[in-house]
Amino acid sequence: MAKIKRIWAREILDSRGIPTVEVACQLDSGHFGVSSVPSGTSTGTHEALELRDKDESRYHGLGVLKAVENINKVFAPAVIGMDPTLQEVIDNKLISIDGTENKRKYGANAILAVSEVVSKVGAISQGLTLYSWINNLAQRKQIKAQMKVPTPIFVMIEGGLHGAGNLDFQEFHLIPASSKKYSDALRSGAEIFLVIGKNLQRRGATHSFGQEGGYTPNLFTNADAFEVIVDSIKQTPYDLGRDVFLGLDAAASFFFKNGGYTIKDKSAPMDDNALLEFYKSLNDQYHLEIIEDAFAQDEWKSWKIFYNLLGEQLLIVGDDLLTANLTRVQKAIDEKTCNAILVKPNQVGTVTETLDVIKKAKDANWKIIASHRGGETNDWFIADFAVGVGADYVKFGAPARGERVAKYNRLSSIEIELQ
Ligand code: 2PG
Ligand code: MG
Repeated sequence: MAKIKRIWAREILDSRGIPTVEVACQLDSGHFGVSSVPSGTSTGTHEALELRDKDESRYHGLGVLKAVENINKVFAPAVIGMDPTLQEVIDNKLISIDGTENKRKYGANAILAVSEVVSKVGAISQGLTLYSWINNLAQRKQIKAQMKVPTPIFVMIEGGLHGAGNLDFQEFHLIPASSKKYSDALRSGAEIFLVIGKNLQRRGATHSFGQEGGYTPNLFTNADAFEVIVDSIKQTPYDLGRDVFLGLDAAASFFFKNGGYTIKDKSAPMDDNALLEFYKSLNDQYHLEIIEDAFAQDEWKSWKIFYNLLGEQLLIVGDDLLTANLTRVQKAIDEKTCNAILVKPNQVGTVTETLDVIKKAKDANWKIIASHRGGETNDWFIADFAVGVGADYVKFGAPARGERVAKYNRLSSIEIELQ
């Protein structure tokens, strides 16, 4: 078996122009791999810690030179000489070297970068594709993981912390029917995306692009964003409710303050009951397939009521609520607050722990959505990971912008390979 010969990290820029960590790994067999980690914009408070330099003289304090140094000086010496196919052993070593619950000592960005690059060279050293190797790792954990290309969730319109426009909700989704072939799903998303752009321009809804490639218009209400998408779908050969569906990531922690939820659709802040009624009416009108982060990240009681009311009808997705954290996922299973999870490996910090979370969620019959972050690189690790764990959906942003289409296009290649 090949052994890790060299690991070295550097600071690069992500899609927002903010530093992130890239790491390279070379084996004694000559095989070589590179990985870089994404970074959230609307991060949940319970995520593993992303280490930033806080040196205001560089990148407004957002540099990652400490995380880079932690890889070069601490993690690299610890894993050199190890067999890269021992993913779990290596991940456990990284976890124990850090020794803190949320990886605050050396940084989850440093740890995940190493964990991911190890999985990449682990695959290469065995002559496997990354998704097949991830599938192998998933099977070993007894995850019910049948390799398939997941259904894409496209982010068409953005607001909240992701957009320069005036919308409160973070993401308005278009979701092709799961029965569609991936290539057809991608095509429908891309075709409808362009029509939405033209319609926004025609309405004079000044727009630019959000962090994830979606449009960020100024509209009168959040509900208007759905209207624009629905109108646009009507101008294409696709039928809403048959070919494509709608979804929402409210990212409600963003507009939650002093117990109230403030959005431009209502003149006064809403309590959780009023917000629930609002979602109910949105769902009656648009038959949503998913609602993510409908309530703030620690409002468990509201989540529970919401699940009781709508859990049979749609996917209630926990992102900021769960932060892919095993303890919080267990609580959500026990208290019945969700039936789907957004999985972002950098919320946890290693490939192995991310697989553990997926195992727990799948055993509870939840749907799995593998997700990008607001700040991304062109690394397509998450696309292979999603296929390998048999995720039901992926959310990689709009069907536009380099760092987003790097992942959607990777799925196109995998679709052909799996035929
Ligand atoms: C989300 C994500 C990705 P961020 O809230 O679902 O779309 O955003 O990476 O900013 O947390
Ligand atoms: Mg979210």
